Amino acid sequence: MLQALILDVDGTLAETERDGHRPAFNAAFKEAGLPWHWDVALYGELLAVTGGKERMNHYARHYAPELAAKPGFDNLVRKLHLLKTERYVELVHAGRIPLRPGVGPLLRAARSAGLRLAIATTTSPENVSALLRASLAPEAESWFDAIGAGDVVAKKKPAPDIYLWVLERLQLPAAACLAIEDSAHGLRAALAAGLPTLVTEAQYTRGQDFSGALAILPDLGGVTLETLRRIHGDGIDINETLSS
Ligand code: XBP
Ligand code: MG
Repeated sequence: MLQALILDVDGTLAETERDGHRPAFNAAFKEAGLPWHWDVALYGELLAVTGGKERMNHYARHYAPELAAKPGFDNLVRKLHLLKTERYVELVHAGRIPLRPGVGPLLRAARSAGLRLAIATTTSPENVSALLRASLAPEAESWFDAIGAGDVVAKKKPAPDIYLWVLERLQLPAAACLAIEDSAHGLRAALAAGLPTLVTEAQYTRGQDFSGALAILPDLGGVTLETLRRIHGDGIDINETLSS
């Protein structure tokens, strides 16, 4: 029986990457005097690497290997990431990152029905708090029994670690939960943790390999708890996209 929803953040709760994280990275690079600029297409490629610090390291190794090789580069990455997170949180507080269709109503319905809620994300905890407060409700963090975010685990998605961390805090078997993800990396992580998983495709993840997902939806618009219970309970052929 479905007892909990475990939701990813970036691409699932909201379309945060193209117009949120990406401009925040670019603002940090500019303020640090680095001639780096991640356009929409390049950022889509860089999203193959989860974690902002890991993503900057990957980028530098390929596009600025001499800088990446310098002693103290890791400190520079940490400073850049703190700056980027500040800029991202400002964007979120300014109301620039709305929730995706159906997310708010579904979370409220889940609460009213006594379903437990959790977050499992690669992004930094500050980003989660800002998004929940600005886009859902000032007290929304308290809606979640567990918020697994960023460096709370060493290995990021597609490793299952963040989902295992959340399941440990929920004290629930994976089979009693439904994970909601937007990306192949996230789906891999959830499946590796034994979680039945629903995918809602996002701007940067449309058309990725979602083998193993119980269902693939364009978004959560019009999706009811009954729909989620049906998907969780008897699954839906992966090729069948529910009419929302
Ligand atoms: C998406 C990520 C994160 C964000 C950037 O996380 O991979 O790294 O792109 O956030 P998810 P940070 O889809 O698991 O929510 O810079 O804080 O990592
Ligand atoms: Mg995601």
